Amino acid sequence: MLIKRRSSHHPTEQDVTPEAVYQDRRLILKGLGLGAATLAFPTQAGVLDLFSADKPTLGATTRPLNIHAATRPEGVIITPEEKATTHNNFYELGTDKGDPARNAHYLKPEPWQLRVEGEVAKPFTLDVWDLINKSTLEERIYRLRCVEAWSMVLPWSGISLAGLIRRAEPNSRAKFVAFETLYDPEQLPGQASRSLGGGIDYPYVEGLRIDEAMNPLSFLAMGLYGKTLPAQNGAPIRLVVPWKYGFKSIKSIVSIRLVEERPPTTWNLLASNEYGFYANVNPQVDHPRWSQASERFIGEGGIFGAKRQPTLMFNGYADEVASLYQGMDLRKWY
Ligand SMILES: Nc1nc2c(c(=O)[nH]1)N[C@H]1C(S)=C(S)[C@@H](COP(=O)(O)O)O[C@H]1N2
Ligand SMILES: [Mo]
Repeated sequence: MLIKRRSSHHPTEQDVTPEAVYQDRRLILKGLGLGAATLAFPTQAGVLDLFSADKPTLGATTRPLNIHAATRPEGVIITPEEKATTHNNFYELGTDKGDPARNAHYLKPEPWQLRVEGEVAKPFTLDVWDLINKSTLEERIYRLRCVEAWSMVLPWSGISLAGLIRRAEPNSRAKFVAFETLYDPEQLPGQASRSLGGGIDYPYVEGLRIDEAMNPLSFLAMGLYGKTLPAQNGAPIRLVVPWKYGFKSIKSIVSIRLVEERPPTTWNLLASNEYGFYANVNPQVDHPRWSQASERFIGEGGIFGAKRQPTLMFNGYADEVASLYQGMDLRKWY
């Protein structure tokens, strides 16, 4: 699959400093004389040996991926892996930022099946690990902007959402795409406990308009930092929609359904006055309880003392997506 690499896939000006904090794992592997093919089916012990210099990540069991690595522009700060895997929102694993990593062991992402269904000519079930093991995934470095006004820059690996949807051949009634997270309280204990799970009615559901889903930026991630996704980041497969607030990027999905009507979405159901269906990042439209004009970028320092930076319209992806919303009132449809 070929995607024209656009400069704004990459963070720019505001993220630039003299020092990159993320080492390209592929270069490390090359240095060790190991090709990607050797690493396609590593043993658990092999993974641990290979990365024994790494700081252990709480609750994470991951293994290297075969990826087509993105070019990393000089000096771009990518959020350190240790921060991206210990400061999470995944309410099914607890509502404190450290809970998902601590409770990650409950989720068993292997095996995993994802259904693509609904208003399509050819519904299918995808064996996610078969796809992971057989493909060279594409890496994309995207900004993530949480509605809570913190942000990260993350190296995802995966495939375009459009490519997967096309395989199912959507029919003319397919106007929206509905996504659903696994429902299994044994693996996602927050689903069985109002206090742990934040009072959400599970499963977590999300949705996009069909043209948003088919936009080349919309991505299905199966990896992070060149390795399979840790459970706390939505293993084994999650959505990434970088121009929208983070809650749209639904984790651990089991179903992608093409539908005719706009589907219900979790945070909109919980508080429709605070969270819209579109949820496009917009620094000019404040959340009812806080400003969205700026954000704390989580780099080396973590959230406290993190530098504040201005939030960009569509999170910096306006060139790619602004045309999707022509004629819409962006103040209303945040
Ligand atoms: N199923 C599910 N998906 C989810 C969430 C969640 O609680 N449950 N939280 C969302 C929010 S608010 C954000 S900011 C991102 C965080 O992704 P990360 O932890 O990988 O950075 O996941 C999103 N996807
Ligand atoms: Mo978020």
